[in-house]
Amino acid sequence: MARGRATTSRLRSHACRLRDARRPHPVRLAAPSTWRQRVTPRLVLCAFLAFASGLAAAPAIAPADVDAFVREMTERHGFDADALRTLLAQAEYRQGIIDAMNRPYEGLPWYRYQSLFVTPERIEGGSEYWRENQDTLARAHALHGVDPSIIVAIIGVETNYGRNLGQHAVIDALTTLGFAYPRRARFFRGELESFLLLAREEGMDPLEPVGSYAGAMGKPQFIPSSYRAYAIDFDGDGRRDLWNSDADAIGSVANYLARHGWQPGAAIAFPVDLSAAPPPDLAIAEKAPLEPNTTLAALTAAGLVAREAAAAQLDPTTAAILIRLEEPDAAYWIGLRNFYVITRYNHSTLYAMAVYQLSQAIRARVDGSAW
Ligand SMILES: [Ca+2]
Repeated sequence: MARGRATTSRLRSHACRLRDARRPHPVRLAAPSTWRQRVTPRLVLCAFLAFASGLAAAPAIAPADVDAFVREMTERHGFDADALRTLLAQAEYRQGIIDAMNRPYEGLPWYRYQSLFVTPERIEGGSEYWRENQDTLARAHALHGVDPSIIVAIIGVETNYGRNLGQHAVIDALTTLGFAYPRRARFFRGELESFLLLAREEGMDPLEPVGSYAGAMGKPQFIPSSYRAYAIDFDGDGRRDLWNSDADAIGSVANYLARHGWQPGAAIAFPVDLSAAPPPDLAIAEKAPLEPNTTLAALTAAGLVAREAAAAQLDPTTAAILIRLEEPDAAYWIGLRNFYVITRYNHSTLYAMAVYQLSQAIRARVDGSAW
């Protein structure tokens, strides 16, 4: 992307830090309002200063990209162009977001990734979260077929059961990545579009939601397009509030997995030993997930031996994929359809394996507890 002069989405003077003072955490869902109502003279002045100051130290964002985005939102969704420009002028460019995108957790080797998420504290936290929400989890299981241990583990990996909801204003993350991260700008501009639509639909002030450096929101860390498509109101208060409602978070995770092909009650993955080197033409999923493209019978014929006796009970025609994890020595697993469905939540084999292993450990703890 051309690195032209500074523009709207990153800059405002210190005198214009109105937003920080009214950014609660977790987010408050404001009563429905229009941006036009919120465009006070003070904010217009901020926008003017942001345009005019052109702070040379900040990285450039192409004005044409912002213009095109505003035009699209106006033409496609009926947004008011001036109000949208004023809003974007209050977003801040954050270099730390770019830096974080360039060193994702999923870039770590498996044994380090595992050590971050499959921990005694997170297992204990999952057991507590399950106990506190057992009725809701049972209801989600009954409606959507997803085992409570998986729902709990996803919320555990994502936000440590809601304890870490992220530290970035979503508008900052999405404008930074949508206009100053060329490698995935198109994707994040689409998420910015979804976020602005979500805010309008849900009656949220778009300046208030906080989330991850990638714009993921709430206890289950839904990106805006997923929030719009898959989040559900599961406590019946008429709102989808993934920041404050455990029920909405739980129901939404279950709904997300169900809508991505979760098979109720089906196995997820199991470890295997190799009795021979895998055939050279056998597809092996490493960090990047692969859809199951062979069968258990074929993998058994290739010399893979399940460590768990229960695996022998599975139908030999079950779709499967061989997985190789990076440890001091390689570890091999077989992933089934439900394992692949977990990777639809986060496109990473490491992520899905951490969720699965955490879910197993939490279930063992819950099954062994008195409640
Ligand atoms: Ca709700």
